[in-house]
Amino acid sequence: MKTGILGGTFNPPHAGHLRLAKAAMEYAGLDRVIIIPACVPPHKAAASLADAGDRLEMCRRQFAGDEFEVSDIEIKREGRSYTVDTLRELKMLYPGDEFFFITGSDMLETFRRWYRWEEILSMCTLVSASRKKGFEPDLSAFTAEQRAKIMFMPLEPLELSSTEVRMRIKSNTQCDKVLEPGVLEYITERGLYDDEFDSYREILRSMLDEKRLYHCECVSESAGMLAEKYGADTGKARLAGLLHDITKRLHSEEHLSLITDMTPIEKASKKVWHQMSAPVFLKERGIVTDDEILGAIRWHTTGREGMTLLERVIYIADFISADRDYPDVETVRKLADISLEHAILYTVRYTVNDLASKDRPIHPATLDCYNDMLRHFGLA
Ligand code: DGI
Ligand code: FE
Ligand code: FE
Repeated sequence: MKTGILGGTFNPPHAGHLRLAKAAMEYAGLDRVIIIPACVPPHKAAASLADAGDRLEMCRRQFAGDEFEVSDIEIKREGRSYTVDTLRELKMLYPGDEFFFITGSDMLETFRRWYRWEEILSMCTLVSASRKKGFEPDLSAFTAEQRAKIMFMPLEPLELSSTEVRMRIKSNTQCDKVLEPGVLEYITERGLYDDEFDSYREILRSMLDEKRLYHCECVSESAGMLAEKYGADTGKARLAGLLHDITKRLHSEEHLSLITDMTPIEKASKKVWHQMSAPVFLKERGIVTDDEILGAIRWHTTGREGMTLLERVIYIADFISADRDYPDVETVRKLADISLEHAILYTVRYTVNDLASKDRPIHPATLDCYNDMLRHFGLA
């Protein structure tokens, strides 16, 4: 029997895993594939990690065909498993089998750092997905005998990760192309990945540095507080606050590829680009679909005329968050305690003055916001 082995965290298992397993079966002529969810020790587990039992069940549902078997050997063993131990155990269980260890395309770069990698190669053949047909990574560090046990199967990489699937689940974006129906059903029934905002944080971590992440957490907090005080949706406020600066660290070209339309003033005001690129980024990736949240992010830098309650909340939350320490932050915090509009008028006046004093262009929306606040107070 030719037996493939596919290990992973499977949090959750998805179409990319299934595709990899099927491709390996065909390419290496396997009779079956054993799916082995990894045990993740508690200290290494992200908050968004589903229980081992849930990951096992999701695997059974994602890999439902007779050609698949889901094994709990790593989960039963507890603690971090070494591939070499798993292979030894499988060899004992199925002494007559020939084993094929299936991996994604980037594994070979680190393979020689794996614990007892030479023993691994003596027990199985590696079936590695390679990006292009005929693509052969440098194997000069391996002996001829070892090289004979490394296979490359051509497989166009699928841009799909478990993180992205979790984000889709959270944001209620369609999942029928990335999950078997039974898996989605199970996730919904069990309320998996419902834990607040953790999957958003993972994406944020890949986009921002630590200081900006901290700022986003602080804005999320101050937005929640203002929302509660002024009767806005606290959940939306906290999420908009968390994500408002998500594109702040993109390069100019990346901003420009996201923004379709720009006025000459906008072109000249790089600091406002991130409020334009962020909603497009969030929407395109299926991270956020809620228009109120996207709108609040869209105007958080300039403000505008006729801002919604959520937009006002995010605009001010950004200025009074706990990490801010500009000279009159306390003044703005006190004003925000009186009314959002008091705080906005003060802030937008400051921004207009500051930009003008530096001969920097002022976005018309900023001026509209300023005039709107004057009108609000009967001053215009
Ligand atoms: O992203 P943050 O730093 O947290 O805060 P923000 O999104 O409010 O950005 C503030 C920066 O944007 C600050 O350097 C001033 C600048 N800015 C705000 N309104 C305008 C502006 N820059 C131009 N050119 N025009 C504006 O109307
Ligand atoms: Fe910002
Ligand atoms: Fe900000």
